Amino acid sequence: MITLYHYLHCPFCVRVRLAFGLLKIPYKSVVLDYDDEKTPIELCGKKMLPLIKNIDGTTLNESLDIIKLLDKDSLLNSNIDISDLIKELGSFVHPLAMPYFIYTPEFNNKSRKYFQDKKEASKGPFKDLYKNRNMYLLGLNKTLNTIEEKLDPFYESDKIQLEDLLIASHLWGMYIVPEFQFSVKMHKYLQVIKEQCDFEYHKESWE
Ligand SMILES: N[C@@H](CCC(=O)N[C@@H](CS)C(=O)NCC(=O)O)C(=O)O
Repeated sequence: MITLYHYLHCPFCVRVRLAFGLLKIPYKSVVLDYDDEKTPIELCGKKMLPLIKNIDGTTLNESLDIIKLLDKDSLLNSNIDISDLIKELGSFVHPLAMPYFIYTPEFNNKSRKYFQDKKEASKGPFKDLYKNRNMYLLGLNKTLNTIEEKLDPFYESDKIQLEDLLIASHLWGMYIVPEFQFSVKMHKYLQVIKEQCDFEYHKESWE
């Protein structure tokens, strides 16, 4: 069985978990502490997840490469490039959700400090992210409106595709932010993806 090393909060990891579920491929889930540098570096030379270890011991990271490997029959194939849209979503979702992520059971005191120090170095103090939350919420809602207009019922498609996994995984963390509410249409879209991908966000925290 393939082993997936991941962080629960990480959208790039969530997209791979969605793909495993949608393609009905069983896997062994290993959630690493965010401050564990040793395990990922030993496995693949850098501290970056998601990462898979195949049965033959070979490893692979980069979420899109992992999904490509899993999707042998190209069921998720599509020709649309939404990388800019995903970056835009990330620029709003990360500052809104990160101050909440660190208080979920995924983190302990040490990994919480490691995460916060690292993210604050690139994104600024969490205090400021929180203070500016209305600005991020405004931007996010605008982007969500443009996505919503393209749901048919999936993103520019009548069947679930890679784009839906990318969008849903980037949005999932917003369920944790109390200042935010998805529109009914967006919520239903995310819940359909959750069902089709047999996805439970925090399952590993409590098993
Ligand atoms: N391009 C990578 C991005 C993965 C990524 O950014 N992972 C983050 C977690 S969200 C990470 O492992 N960061 C480790 C760190 O910064 O310490 C992919 O798609 O797999």
